[in-house]
Amino acid sequence: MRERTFVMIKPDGVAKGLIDEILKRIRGAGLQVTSMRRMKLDRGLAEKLYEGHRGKDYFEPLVDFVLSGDVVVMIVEGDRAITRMRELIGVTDPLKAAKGTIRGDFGSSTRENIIHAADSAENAKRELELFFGN
Ligand code: FUP
Repeated sequence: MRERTFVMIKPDGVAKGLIDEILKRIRGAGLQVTSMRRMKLDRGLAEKLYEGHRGKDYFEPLVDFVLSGDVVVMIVEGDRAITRMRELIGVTDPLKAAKGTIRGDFGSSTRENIIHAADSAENAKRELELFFGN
């Protein structure tokens, strides 16, 4: 089933020079990056992206972190793109993420975990609308 999902390389991924490596892994999995933009989030947009986490003790530091530098946002498309991207990035905590996943190979903490990918069809739609207006 062909799907579209939202992916964001976080400030630590950009700062570590991982943009090309991440694009290589996404394309190597047979997925297509059909739109991509390097940008700096503003606080309103960051809070909307993570609105499901509002009220959690990690919410404010998480928002501050994604505002700390440039990010790269993209639309990724392909067969089962939502699930395939979640497999490519690995679980939230890089120490628990498998080797060979992006977070497992490059992440340093649950907060600084390199990359975001939408976790459901509903969130993919919401996040794509937020960042790409479609
Ligand atoms: P994920 O979908 O894997 O990005 O993970 P979650 O939706 O559970 O969390 C979203 C982001 O919140 C994570 F990328 C990092 C941050 N977070 C923390 O900083 N601390 C936590 O305890 C849980 C999540």
